[in-house]
Amino acid sequence: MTQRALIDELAALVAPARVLTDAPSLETYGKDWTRQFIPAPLAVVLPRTVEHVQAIVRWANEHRVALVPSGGRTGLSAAAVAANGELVVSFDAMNQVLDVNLTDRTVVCQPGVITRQLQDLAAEHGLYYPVDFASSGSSQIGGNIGTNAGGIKVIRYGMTRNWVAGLKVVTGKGDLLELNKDLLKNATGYDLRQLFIGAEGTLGFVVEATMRLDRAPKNLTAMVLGAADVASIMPVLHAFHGKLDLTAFEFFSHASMAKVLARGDVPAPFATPCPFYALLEFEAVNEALADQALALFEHCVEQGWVLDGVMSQSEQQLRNLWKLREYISETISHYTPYKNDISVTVAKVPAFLAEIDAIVAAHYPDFEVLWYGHIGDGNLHLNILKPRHMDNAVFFETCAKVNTWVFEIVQKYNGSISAEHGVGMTKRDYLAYSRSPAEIEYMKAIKAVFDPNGIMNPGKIFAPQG
Ligand code: 2HG
Ligand code: ZN
Repeated sequence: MTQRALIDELAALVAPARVLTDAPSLETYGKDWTRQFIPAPLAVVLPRTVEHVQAIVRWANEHRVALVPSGGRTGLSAAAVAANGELVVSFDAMNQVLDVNLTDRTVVCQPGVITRQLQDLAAEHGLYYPVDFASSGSSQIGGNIGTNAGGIKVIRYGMTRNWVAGLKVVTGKGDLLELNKDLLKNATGYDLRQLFIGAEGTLGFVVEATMRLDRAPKNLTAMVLGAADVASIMPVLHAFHGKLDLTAFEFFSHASMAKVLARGDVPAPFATPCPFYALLEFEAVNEALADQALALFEHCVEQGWVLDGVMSQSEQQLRNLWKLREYISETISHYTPYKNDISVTVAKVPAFLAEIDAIVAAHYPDFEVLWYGHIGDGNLHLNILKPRHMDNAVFFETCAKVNTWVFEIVQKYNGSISAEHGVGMTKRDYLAYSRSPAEIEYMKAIKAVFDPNGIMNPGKIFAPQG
């Protein structure tokens, strides 16, 4: 069958207007926020219904066409990149909230619902959807589920996985499964819902998700504390964590913050420049809690862990302090960063970070290295910026070499090569640093059950089957 005939057959299943083949659409829908791969999809299809998705998957099985799911395209591991003639299945047109249940505190979402839309809807009902990150204004629920998205509130609320009450998925065989039926309690064997969370669309596509909500936090208050080194941040975490219910505990280096300050639209937290900063947040529900936070701050200064600090006194100040951390990723995207998203258990962070820092400093003496991330979760974002005049290919090749040494340290500490961004294509060759050969064999066997023809996002998580 010719390519044209294939696409015509697909168009007949979903309506011709739902299939795009123009160059700008292929370019836009063929990629995410990673810039290492050149988008080259066969076409883009925008299903409107579950039946459309089933028809697309059956058609793909019949003709052995690879499918790539596409949400808000904010991914950072190339899990939603179509670089090999795949059909992109965009969920932009399945973007409705189908039900809100205030008794169960759940919202039934189509996969294309934007994260912010769910957060705003929760707020309208005096509730809260706690999974939050800088790209929540564009990222979609289906994509969040695909990567088990984390973000800035994980220390208190956990990852996306914790907030999925139920899923409807279309498997790689085209079957529609209703997983967990939104139950809080359900002890009936394997929880297949959990398999689809973080599977990056390699087993099937989420076509509906019931998301849980929480009570809204009260009077969120942030502190930014300056420290001489990362090692000093850990006892600060320990001190605050022991006395307050933290909703966030983030960190960033001065070099990372400097990039944000250079934009000119965010004020510095205080005058003293410090090599590293911690940003912590808690609910200051009453005066006593705010006083306790200040007492803890003083204790940390006395101990020599903290050099200076500030506590937000208004919503505006809270927002401005958060911008120092949340704007980093977007701001540095213009410098072509090489990204790492690594994690270890929290207690191991100081030794882990020191070892990696030594390797990085030894091997990238001329590159600017930025550290930031969710240190309270043991998740560090290590970003290496490309020198302006260096060729992209040379830069990525150099980084890939050093990466192997970084991942050897990750392995030594029983850590993860991808804490929250997923494996996609950028980390697939390193999977064995975090997963044992036996585990990977089981993972591949699971994929074969749900996707026997290997058409669901092939080449993501694992190298393409030979
Ligand atoms: C963040 O925490 C995001 O800001 C992006 O996960 C991390 O830019 C990065 O490496
Ligand atoms: Zn992050």
